[in-house]
Amino acid sequence: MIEGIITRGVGGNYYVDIGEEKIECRARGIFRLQNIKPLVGDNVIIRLTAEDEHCGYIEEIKTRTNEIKRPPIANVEQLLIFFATTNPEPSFLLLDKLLIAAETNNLKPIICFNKSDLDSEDKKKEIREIYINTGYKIIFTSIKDEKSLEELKSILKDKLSVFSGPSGVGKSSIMNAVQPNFELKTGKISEKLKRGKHTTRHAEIYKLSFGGYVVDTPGFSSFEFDGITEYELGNYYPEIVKYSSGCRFADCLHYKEPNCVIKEAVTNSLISETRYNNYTKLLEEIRNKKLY
Ligand SMILES: Nc1nc2c(ncn2[C@@H]2O[C@H](COP(=O)(O)OP(=O)(O)OP(=O)(O)O)[C@@H](O)[C@H]2O)c(=O)[nH]1
Ligand SMILES: [Zn+2]
Repeated sequence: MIEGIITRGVGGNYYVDIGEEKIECRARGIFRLQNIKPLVGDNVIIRLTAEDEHCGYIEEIKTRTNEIKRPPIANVEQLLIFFATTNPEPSFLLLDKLLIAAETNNLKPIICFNKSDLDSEDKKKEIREIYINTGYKIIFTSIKDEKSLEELKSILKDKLSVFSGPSGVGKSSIMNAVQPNFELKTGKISEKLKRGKHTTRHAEIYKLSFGGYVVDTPGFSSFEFDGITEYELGNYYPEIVKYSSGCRFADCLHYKEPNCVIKEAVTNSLISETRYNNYTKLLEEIRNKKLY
């Protein structure tokens, strides 16, 4: 019995990292009969073939903690949400959407503001204050600040992480700074691949030399509210959950209701205005969608 993790799957061949080497495996027929498809990220038990000790069969797939769809990967633990402190200016609304995507996919979000060398301590303080009472982990990185890269490494170590965030914020630069020669496939490149006639896109995870894995394609660049109702939206804002018990109506949407403790918490700077305004924008988005 040998344990490993699937790092790549192409046309029914799976590459299983067992520590010292990668074993090329086929899945046992039983999986097809049960309609189970092994996924990159799966923790598996393999058996080596008698003829060739570099090839094997996947005998067992361990229970998945989660499964993300695009790219299709199992057991991702963290979503690193990248924005730049400036150039381009961060979209705090998109950031909130990515936080919600992390939550709905059962991933731990890490908010990462890159290009921190371009900004003052005051701006960083302002950004931190937006996330007051959320409990989210926020880090500031720069390819020019070795200490910040060490902090990022300690976050990535021994975990399976996926990156997200808009174009130009420095995702590839940062990955190359923590892991030289790492080539993060960017949006542009994968578009090109898609157009190629004979290239099928497949997901892959990369082993970090200091421990852990990273998904090779950024995920969650576009985001749809999958089935979140207006009454559920507040559950995705930890600071709203924290303060909402005092609202007059149990089903208060904290929108236009009178005597809402959430609006009071915003006035008292216990909840940031930016986050509250994003919340109401998303609430309106959900409402408008219902009209169709
Ligand atoms: N000043 C500064 N510039 C940075 C930093 N990180 C990246 N950049 C620059 O920002 C630009 C965009 O960086 P990329 O790494 O291509 O950004 P990306 O997020 O991978 O963008 P896509 O590939 O389009 O998804 C490049 O010109 C980088 O040199 C940083 O920490 N500080
Ligand atoms: Zn309320």
